[in-house]
Amino acid sequence: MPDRITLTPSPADRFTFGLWTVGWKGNDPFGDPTRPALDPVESVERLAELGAYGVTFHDDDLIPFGSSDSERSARVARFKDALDRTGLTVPMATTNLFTHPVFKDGGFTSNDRDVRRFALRKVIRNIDLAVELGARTYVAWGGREGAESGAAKDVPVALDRMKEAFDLLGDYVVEQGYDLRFAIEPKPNEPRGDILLPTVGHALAFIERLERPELYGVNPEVGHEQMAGLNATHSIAQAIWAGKLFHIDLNGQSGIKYDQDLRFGAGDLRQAFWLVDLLESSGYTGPRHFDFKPVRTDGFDGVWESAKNCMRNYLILKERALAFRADPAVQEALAASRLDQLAVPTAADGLKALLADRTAYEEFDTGKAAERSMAFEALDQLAMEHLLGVR
Ligand SMILES: [Mn+2]
Repeated sequence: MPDRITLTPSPADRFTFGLWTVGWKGNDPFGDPTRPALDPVESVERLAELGAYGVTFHDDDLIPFGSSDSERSARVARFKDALDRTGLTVPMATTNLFTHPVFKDGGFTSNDRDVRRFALRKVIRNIDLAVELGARTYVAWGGREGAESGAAKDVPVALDRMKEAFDLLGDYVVEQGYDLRFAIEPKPNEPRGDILLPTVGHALAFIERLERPELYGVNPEVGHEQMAGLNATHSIAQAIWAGKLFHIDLNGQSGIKYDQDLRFGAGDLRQAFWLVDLLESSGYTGPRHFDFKPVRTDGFDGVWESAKNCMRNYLILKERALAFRADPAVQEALAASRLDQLAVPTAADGLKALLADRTAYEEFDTGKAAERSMAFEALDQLAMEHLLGVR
């Protein structure tokens, strides 16, 4: 492995982890927990030792649902103390609107109005804590916003309620003067049969219908786009293009199946390579946030091993992507595939000049143009060889 960059993570790499990731007890729809609960303070300490930059949390990860006010204060104080001792930050927080049975038909789009009002109050309460802890991004994953059957949800009306909820939350942060933006996390299904705002594209279109679109972006999760059969890197590229990549959830997934939440680098390795190449060349400065589940077959050895290796795999892929871009043979291959031409506007001379240009149409030799090879195979093999470490 070339030594241009170190594979030992440091806070400068901006790696962050959800408390629910390393803290996942291994319970799934078919099996009970295989590991005991993890104290959030221990998670903070261990992640700091491993070189992370920060941690993120759902309200209920830190303060069990239904805790009294005094219990809540005590838990927050212990957590803050751990952050102060370790130097870990909290760049993002989010709300659990899916575990408690009250949310069985959703939070913002439950058919029950009183549940929707409770959901909004629960979010607002945790926004106050998020801001107190220094978060600048608030993620909203509506895992229970959806349906299993056709008549159960009037989708346009549910989207009216979704818009109402996000607009009210926007009102709240503006009125409070908070420096906080929202990042909507799409997912196609699981736990609902079908979830509203299933992909990055749906979320980007929804955001433009909100009253303050500038306050909202997306938090794409690699595996969620892949569950929909999509190229996650392309989805994230479009979010960047739209100025809407406010946050990202990195993990691994092998094709269209249940949400695997593998450690980053596992699953579709080639998409992971292209994603790191994209993030590192795009100017994205936000956290590199891991949302994965350490496999339930392992004890805490596997928990910390997989957390460490999410970061290590990112750094390996970063090193590989930089080596790919720096290789003179790759630069030649990119030119042979005419990526430089793609960057040239098609008609900077204007519509009038385009219409007057006989070489653009009347005299254009389509047969000759069709014969030109795009030379993509040689380019892709170079990428493969950099990824595999043989160049
Ligand atoms: Mn997931």
